[in-house]
Amino acid sequence: MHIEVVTLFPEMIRQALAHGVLGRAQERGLLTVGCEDPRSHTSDVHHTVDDRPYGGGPGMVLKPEPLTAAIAAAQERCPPGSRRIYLSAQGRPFDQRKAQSLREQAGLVLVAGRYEGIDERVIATSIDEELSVGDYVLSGGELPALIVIDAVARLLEGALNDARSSVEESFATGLLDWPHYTRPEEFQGRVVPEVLRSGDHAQIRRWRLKQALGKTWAVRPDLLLKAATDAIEGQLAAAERAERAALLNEFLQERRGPQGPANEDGPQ
Ligand code: 9D3
Repeated sequence: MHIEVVTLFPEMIRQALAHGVLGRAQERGLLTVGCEDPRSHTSDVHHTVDDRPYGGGPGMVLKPEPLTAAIAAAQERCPPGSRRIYLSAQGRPFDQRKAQSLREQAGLVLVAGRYEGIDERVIATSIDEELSVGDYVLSGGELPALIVIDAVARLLEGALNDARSSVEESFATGLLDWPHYTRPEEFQGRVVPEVLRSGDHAQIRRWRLKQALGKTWAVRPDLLLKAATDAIEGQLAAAERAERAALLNEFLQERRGPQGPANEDGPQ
């Protein structure tokens, strides 16, 4: 896969890509990343990339000419048909499902904005899709671009050292993770749960799924609803669905107590 990032801060992208899974994916030739700086597509002495917004107001807007030229140059280095994605707080949410679909692409052009944003006509003429990484205000699209690259790159075949597939084969898909422990058996007076040292793999599996359900119930009930919907819609294997339904039931019974609803620390 080849990814081009259009950015005023190419060093920010290059620095981050040198480490961990992303660095290794590039060493292994699974991923190549290039950067294109709109500033190198200016002809005035000051290399101007921004200007004041029509209609007034605070902040500056990225000028269309250098930006479209940079997007075109980036596109030239990508396989034909590569989607041009603008990272923007106004975009559709980027999530794991989106990462899975982007993994199929041979190339991507990621456009990182700065200042108040980019000229709307660039979105109309040179952008295929707008993505946001979450509901909070950042200062530009570089970190979001890196988030997209990281989430997609780890899904590329051979990017992870682990033999297990990155397509989340975990039986707790769609839930938060269960707690993890490593040696020593006792640390600052806290011991590793007995079940994990029992060697009983069926019990371990049960315990982990229950922990995942409990954590998800407590901090992300929205995911629990989504996971339940996926189960009903048949996106899980039948055996997995049955196992999860049984444990979820058991879990809810314990939460509610013998007669009834309303536990303080769960969602309503
Ligand atoms: C007047 C309101 N503006 C600033 C307070 C809106 C605004 C402009 C530019 C908000 C954010 C940004 C820069 N953000 C991004 O480029 C961005 C982003 C984000 O802020 N949140 C979540 N995802 C993304 S993707 C790109």
